[in-house]
Amino acid sequence: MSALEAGVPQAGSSRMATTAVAVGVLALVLSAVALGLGATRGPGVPARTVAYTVTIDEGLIVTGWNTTCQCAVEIDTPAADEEKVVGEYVRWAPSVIIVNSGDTVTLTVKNPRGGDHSFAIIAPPDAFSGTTTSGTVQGRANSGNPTGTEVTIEFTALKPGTYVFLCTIPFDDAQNKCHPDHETLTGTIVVL
Ligand SMILES: [Cu+2]
Repeated sequence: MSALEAGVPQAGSSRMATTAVAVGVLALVLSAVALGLGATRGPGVPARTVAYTVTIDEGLIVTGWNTTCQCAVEIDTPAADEEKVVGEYVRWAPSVIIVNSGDTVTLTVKNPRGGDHSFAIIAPPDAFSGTTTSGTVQGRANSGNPTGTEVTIEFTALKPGTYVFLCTIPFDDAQNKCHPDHETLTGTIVVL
């Protein structure tokens, strides 16, 4: 452990370390601006209107399978005679959406799953204008539609940052609401 980590006061070297950190941060900020990652759009650069489809999808969990012991083993190892689907999980597809600050974004949120879900971006009120939450996107069971339903979410991204989007409906099997592995239904929207 260094003297700094141990919290030992070191007047001279601590000042130098602070200066070095400040120079480093300044360099990072200048690099980001040079790469076009700055918070504000350059003059004359038009804001885009972009559209994406976001589907509440199902991923499969695959494992290696040993036919002698009839048990799961690590995938792609000599003990794995074959591969087997042993589970599934609910997920957003895509789970990462990247837009620029100033972009107006239209998301078509599709829910072909059995249960109802919702879409909500978790963000402070000044990060987006418009609609960032769906309330509910009914699934097959409650809508009676074999392909489920979809809703449109429209917003303008105002503030660079990384935000989580997820389903906010609590799991309720009797009401066909959500899914027990709710925590895997988490995505990220990155505003550059
Ligand atoms: Cu849900």
